[in-house]
Amino acid sequence: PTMTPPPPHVAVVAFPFSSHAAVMLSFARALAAAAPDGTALSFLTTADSVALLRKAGALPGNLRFVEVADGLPPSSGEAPMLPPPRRMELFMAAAETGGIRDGLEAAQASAGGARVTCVVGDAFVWMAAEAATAAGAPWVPVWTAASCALLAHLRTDALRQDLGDQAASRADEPLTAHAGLGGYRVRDLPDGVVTGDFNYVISLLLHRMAQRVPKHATAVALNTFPGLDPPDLAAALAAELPNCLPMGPYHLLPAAESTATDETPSDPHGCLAWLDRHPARSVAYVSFGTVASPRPDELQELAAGLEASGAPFLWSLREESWPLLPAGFLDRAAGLVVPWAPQVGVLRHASVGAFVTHAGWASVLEGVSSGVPMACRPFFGDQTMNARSVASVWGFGTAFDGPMTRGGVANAVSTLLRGEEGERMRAKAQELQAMVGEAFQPDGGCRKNFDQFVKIVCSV
Ligand code: U2F
Repeated sequence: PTMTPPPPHVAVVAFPFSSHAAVMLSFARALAAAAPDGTALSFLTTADSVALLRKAGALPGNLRFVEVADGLPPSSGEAPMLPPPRRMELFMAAAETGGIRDGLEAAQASAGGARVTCVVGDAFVWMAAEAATAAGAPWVPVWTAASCALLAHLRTDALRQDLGDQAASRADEPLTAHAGLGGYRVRDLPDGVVTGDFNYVISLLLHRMAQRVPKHATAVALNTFPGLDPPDLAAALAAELPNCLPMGPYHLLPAAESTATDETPSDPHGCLAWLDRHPARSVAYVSFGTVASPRPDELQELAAGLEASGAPFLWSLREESWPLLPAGFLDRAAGLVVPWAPQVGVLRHASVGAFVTHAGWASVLEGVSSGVPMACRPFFGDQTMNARSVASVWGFGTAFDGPMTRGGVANAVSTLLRGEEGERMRAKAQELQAMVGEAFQPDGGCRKNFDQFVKIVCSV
C-alpha cells in the first residue's frame, strides 16, 4: 500500500537580537504564504523576542512561535541590566548546549507531534546545523547581511594567514590576492576577521558559522539580487556555496503583511504626512538602525551639519539621545526628529532624496530598492564593508572616513540632494532599483530562487 508522506513541518530559527529576529520573521511570513497547504511552520526564538515580535501584529494561521532558552539565570530579574553582548553570549551558550535541540522538540510537541522536516534559520545560529542533523532534517541557513561580508567570513582563515599581525600596516592594501574581494581593502573587512577581538561573541559565532555553512547547508538564502554583486564576487561565493540562492531584499518577498493595529500603528509619528508636505527629492532621511549610535560630540556635529545644509530632514533617533541635541535644535531646525520611522515607506516616498545611514545591510537594500542615494557613516561589524560597496563598488553614495563633522554632513547632504555628482549617484541607484523590480516580477530571478527555496525546505 502507498503511504502519503506527513506534511512538512519547517522550523525557522531566529537570532533574537537587533533587527535579526524581525528580518527572520518577515522571511518566515513569506515562507508561510508560499508553503503548500498543510505545512506547519514553527518560529523559534527567546521569550523576550516573542514578546517584541507579537507587538508587530498577528501571525498567519500556519506559523506559530516556539520559545527557546535565552540562557539567562532563572528568574534573575536582571535581564534588562545585562549588556547586549553578554546576553548574546548567554543565548549562544544555551543554544550550543541543547537549546536548539530542545526547541525542535518543543516545536514537534506544539505541532501535534509532527516531526520537524527542515530547519531553516539565521546563519548566525550555527548550532542549528548539528541540531538539524540530530533530528534527521536538512539545515537551510538564511544569510541576512551582504554577500561580500559572507565571503569575507568564509575566507577568515586564509585572510588571517595572509595578514598575520600586519592588518594595521597593510590597511590600505586591496585584497586582490583573495578571489572576489579585490574591490575591498584590508581596512574594509568586517570586525573580527583580521582585526578586533577574535574572542568577541560575534567574531566567534561568525567564524564557527563559516566553518559549518559550506559543509552542512542544503541550500543558502542570500540577501541580494542577481546583478547586484560584482561578477567576480558572485562567482567566488558560488564556488564556495554552489547551492546559494539570491532572493533579497527579503522585505520584498511576497508575504501576508501584518496589519497595523491601534496598539501598533504603522506611522505613529506622522512621518509620511510630514513628507507629503515637501517637494520631490528635497528631504534627507537620517537613521543609524537598531544598534549603532554616534557619540554625543558626533551627534552634535551631525545636527549642526543638517542645519547648515539648509535641507529639510527626517531623523529617526532613539529618544534617549534627544537631550544630547544642541540647545533649541528641535524648535529651530527645518526637520522632524522621531524615535522610530516606518523606514521602508519613508525611503519610497517621493520627497526623500538622500539617506544618511550606518550602512546596515537591510538599510542599504531598502535605500537601493527605492533608488535613493546615500551617505554612509559605518560604525561597526560589516558596516564598513557595506559602506565601501556603496561608495566605491557600486557608486550610489558617499562614505565618511571616521566620525561625521558638521562640514562633512552639510557637504554630503547637498551633494546628494543638489549636486551633479549626486545626480550620477541617484542614476546609479535607480539602475539598481530597476534590477530589483525585475528580479521580483513573477518570473524574475529572486522569485524563481525563492520558489526553488520553498520546494527545498518543504520537501519531505
Ligand atoms: C544589524 O543591523 P541594524 O539593525 O542596525 O540595521 P539594518 O540592517 O539596517 O536594519 C535596520 C532595520 O530597522 C528598520 C529598517 C531596517 O529594516 O527599515 N528601521 C525602521 O523601520 N525604522 C527606524 O526608525 C529605524 C530602523 C547590524 F548592526 C548591521 O551591521 C548588519 O548589517 C545588519 C544585518 O545583519 O544587522
